[in-house]
Amino acid sequence: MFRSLSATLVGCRRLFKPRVRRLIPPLAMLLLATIITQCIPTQAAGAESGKRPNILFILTDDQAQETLSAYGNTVCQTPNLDRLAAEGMILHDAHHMGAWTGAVCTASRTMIMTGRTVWRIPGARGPGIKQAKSFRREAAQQSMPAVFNRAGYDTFRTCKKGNSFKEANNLFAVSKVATKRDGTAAGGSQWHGDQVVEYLKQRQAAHDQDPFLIYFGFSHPHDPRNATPELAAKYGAHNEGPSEKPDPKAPALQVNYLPKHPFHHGHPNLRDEVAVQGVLTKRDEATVRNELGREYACIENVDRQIGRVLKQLESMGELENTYIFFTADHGIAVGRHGLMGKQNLYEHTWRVPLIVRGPGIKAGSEASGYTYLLDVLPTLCDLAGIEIPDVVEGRSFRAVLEGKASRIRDVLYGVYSGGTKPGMRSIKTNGWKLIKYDVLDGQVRETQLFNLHENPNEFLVEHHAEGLKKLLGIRPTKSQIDLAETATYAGKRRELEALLRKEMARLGDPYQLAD
Ligand SMILES: [Ca+2]
Ligand SMILES: [Ca+2]
Repeated sequence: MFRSLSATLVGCRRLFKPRVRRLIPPLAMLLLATIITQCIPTQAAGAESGKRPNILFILTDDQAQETLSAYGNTVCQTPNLDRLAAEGMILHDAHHMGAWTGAVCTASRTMIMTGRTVWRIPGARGPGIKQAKSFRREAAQQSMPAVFNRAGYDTFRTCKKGNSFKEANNLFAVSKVATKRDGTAAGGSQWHGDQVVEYLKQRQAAHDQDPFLIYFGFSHPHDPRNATPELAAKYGAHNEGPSEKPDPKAPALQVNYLPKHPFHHGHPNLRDEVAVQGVLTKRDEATVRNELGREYACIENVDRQIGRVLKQLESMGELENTYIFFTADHGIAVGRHGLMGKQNLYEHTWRVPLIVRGPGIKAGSEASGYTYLLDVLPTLCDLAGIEIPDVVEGRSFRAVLEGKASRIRDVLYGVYSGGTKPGMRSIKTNGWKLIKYDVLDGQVRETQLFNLHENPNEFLVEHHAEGLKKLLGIRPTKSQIDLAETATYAGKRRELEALLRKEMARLGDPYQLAD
């Protein structure tokens, strides 16, 4: 014990310059040094010894899991994201929590920045929700850039403009923000890539040794999905709109495509469902396949930019000490279930891609996760050895990343309440999922129940129509259907409805569903 105490004392003395050492008696020095070392954040387990890990947080705008080969896509080519997945972990049940506005991005991105739940973030609105004037400013002080700035990280952000939490965005030390959705180098995703590569090169030139947090946001594949001419040609896509017949090179329709959603989604004149450039209200095969081609072309361009940044990190010797998160602010339909937008709670839209590579994460690993995007901030804090702010409601999923757990919670809740109220709600637990719709002043009150193990694409009875089965090349089994009205599953439906009511109350959802 004496030996270790004296070793600590010698270590402590080294913390101070010799002139200062002489002025402080040994025991006081020990006390002082203990206080100081307690204040220095601890190292993440996997990080290179003596160096705090860097963070590269990559966020695309409107992207479903289904678009990536990591999640089974065989058409869209993303070699750099494939590499991240092969060298890191794929999370299958990663979700955004939802939105109280048609601009789903705004709610989602505010949750990413704050780690708070959907009805408790700045801007949340609904009956009885009151936020003090100072709330936005105070919340920003506990947001991602504020927390990492205080911990001594250099913070940088590039992203599209708007639709997020402005007061938090403003706190990044360096910011390069513009919306870039053209099919050109300067007007598209390459611009965002350039900003990050340039920032890293400047750090390299300045021999900057501080750890960094880079928030690498893209404006694509959000519409308008203007692809570069080269990539548009590759995916049989036409930026000016679809030809009458499908381009043979365009991607095939998704397996859960429908020409029309079976009932109204509850948000009349919703931009995403009526005004997407090149689509409008059309849902025919040529239109949807053209839009998919444009989407894939935009995603491959995003992937190239990620590749440039990985190469730069590698050349600086920083790649192995960097946690890289790849995700999107939410998924999107692009023709699945007859929908085009992000204002629904089917799996393609409620889930987000989430791939993480970094120290201590096993290459080629996969997990369910049961995460929300609002868990990212506490996870980043956990990995960087930074104290998680008390106001954060999300949970760290570090244990999942390190292979010690497959999930961090048992139940997931989702909401879309940006159109008529109360809107849609979803609940998921143990492979079962319920979606409830209560919209258009009670004109639409629907319930859907899915066994996701058996019916992962959420096929509806409409997918069983002969003509559609032929068009899509699918053969759904009898049980691959919405089970809400099936007598055998009445108990399961009641169980999930009760669970949903419980989560709505717990999360401060200001609405109640009619039944
Ligand atoms: Ca978005
Ligand atoms: Ca610095």
